[in-house]
Amino acid sequence: MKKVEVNKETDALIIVDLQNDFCPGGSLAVPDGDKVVPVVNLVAHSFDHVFATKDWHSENHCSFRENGGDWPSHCVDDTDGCEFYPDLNTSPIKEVFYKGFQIDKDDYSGFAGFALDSDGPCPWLEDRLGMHGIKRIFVVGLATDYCVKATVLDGLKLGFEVVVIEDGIRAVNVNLDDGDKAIQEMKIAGATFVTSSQLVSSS
Ligand code: VGL
Ligand code: ZN
Repeated sequence: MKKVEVNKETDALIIVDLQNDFCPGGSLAVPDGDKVVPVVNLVAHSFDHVFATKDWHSENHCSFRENGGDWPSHCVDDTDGCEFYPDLNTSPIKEVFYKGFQIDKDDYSGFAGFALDSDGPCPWLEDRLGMHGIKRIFVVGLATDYCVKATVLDGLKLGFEVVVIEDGIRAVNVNLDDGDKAIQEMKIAGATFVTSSQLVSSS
């Protein structure tokens, strides 16, 4: 099995939307969404740069069914559904990027994410990665067929090398093959897929 060495200086791990509402018991639960958590906790040790995104909507957000959208109400700001899944080890996370906070617009990509808590420069994810000299991003989280896919495709468009950790993602699968189709799409766009067991720490 080919090993993939993590470069602590120029690689970053992006944890996408590992929030209560996307895990079992949540309002938009991804089947087996919680199963990625031990994988994420493990691989995070190999990285110095760990960032997370959060889906973050107001209660009148356009993506909710009661407002004409496709989804049950989820990740409403400051509710328990927005919190990271409790088993996720949040201590390696340097910063959280919030997306979807505009009422009339849905944002699936982590690159739409803004560091709301930051009073420093470069509040957008792309800027922050640039500031740290990140060249390659490793992506884990939920959901394969929405926010993971959008983050991966945007990352490639922006010129990052993108690696998806296959056992660290799960799909909503509104249609049964949505997850598989999303994986094909990401591969065609240029993303590399690895399993967590292929990763080795550089030091
Ligand atoms: C997501 C549907 C709606 C996701 C977010 O994180 O994949 N999916 N909002
Ligand atoms: Zn959402």
